[in-house]
Amino acid sequence: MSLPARLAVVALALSLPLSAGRARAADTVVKIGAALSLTGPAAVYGASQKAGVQAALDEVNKSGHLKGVKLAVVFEDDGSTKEQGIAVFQRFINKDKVAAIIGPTLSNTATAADPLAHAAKVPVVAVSNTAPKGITDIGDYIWRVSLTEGQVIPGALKRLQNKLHFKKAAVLYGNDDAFTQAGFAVMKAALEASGTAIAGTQTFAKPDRDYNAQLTALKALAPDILLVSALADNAAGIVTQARQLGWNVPIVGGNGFNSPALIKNAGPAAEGVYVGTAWNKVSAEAANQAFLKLMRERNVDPDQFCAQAYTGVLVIAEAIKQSGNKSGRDDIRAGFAKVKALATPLGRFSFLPNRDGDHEPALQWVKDGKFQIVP
Ligand code: 1QQ
Repeated sequence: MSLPARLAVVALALSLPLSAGRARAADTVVKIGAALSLTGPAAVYGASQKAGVQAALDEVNKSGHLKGVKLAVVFEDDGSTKEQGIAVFQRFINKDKVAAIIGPTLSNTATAADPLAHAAKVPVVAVSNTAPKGITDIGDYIWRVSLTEGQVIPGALKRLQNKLHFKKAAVLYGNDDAFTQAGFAVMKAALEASGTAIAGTQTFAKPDRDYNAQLTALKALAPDILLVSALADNAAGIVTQARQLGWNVPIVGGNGFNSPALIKNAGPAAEGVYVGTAWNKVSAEAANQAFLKLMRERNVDPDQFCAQAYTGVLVIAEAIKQSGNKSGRDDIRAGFAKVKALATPLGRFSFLPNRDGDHEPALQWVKDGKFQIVP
């Protein structure tokens, strides 16, 4: 197109809305940065989270719920590490100039990356960090949708104690990760509070693949139950090797167990494993049923991480709405405080005064090769 022709097109574009008498400013595009573990030991969670974020974003945009605002997402891989999480956050804050950040996947990464966002006054919504301490207490730009281990495990253990009547427990946990360490602290406190004796404790690290020494030592103590705080990769190996040792004690996992990757990788050894969950997949609530239908249409079999990531986007959209469709970083942060009983796949969602999430948890176990909610 020649220059005059191009100018004519521009002139037309500029004049048309006015002359037509229905001037409507172009939609403001609100950029959200999603820092997810697409590689590394937490990649099984990240893939699921990405599907949830994308689905929610498409739904919000399609609904026209936000007047004059369209959401856009920049996905980046946090690599399941602190270093890469920091690099991604720097890019989001300074280069992409996002209005809000979702992620990073692991608590371990969040403890290193979130302080950058807080210092730059960029709101963060954690959708899978469950370490009770060291996340939202970084500061008031850090909010979270994911229930902490402290909000899930004590209740799950109480229900299981009524069912299984255990008196003596053993605990195995990862000692090189903020989440697995925090999960252990929560398990220990919950066992002590319930009067359960802790017969023994063993540890491992993320690169470990052989847990036979730890499992053999714990088995010898003859506990009634084994609690495990581990990411999905380690979890599958631990469960498999425990059963290979002929140890058939009930196993209860922390949040790391909530991925179907556990079942895929442990196979029949995963049968009967219990885990407290933030997502009641059989909830009949309309928002959950709509989510399930939507994901079916997208050929995604959702897990808790997908539902939480989906909810993270809904919460950001609601915050924008609550700010009168204003979408600056501080508008979004101020809007979070006004999110009340929002209908989400996780249930009615609100934030607590400390910016952690608040909704009902559930208990699930592996039965017939899949997670099923314990009624
Ligand atoms: C955390 C977790 C992981 C198990 C899932 C991402 O809960 O790191 O806090």
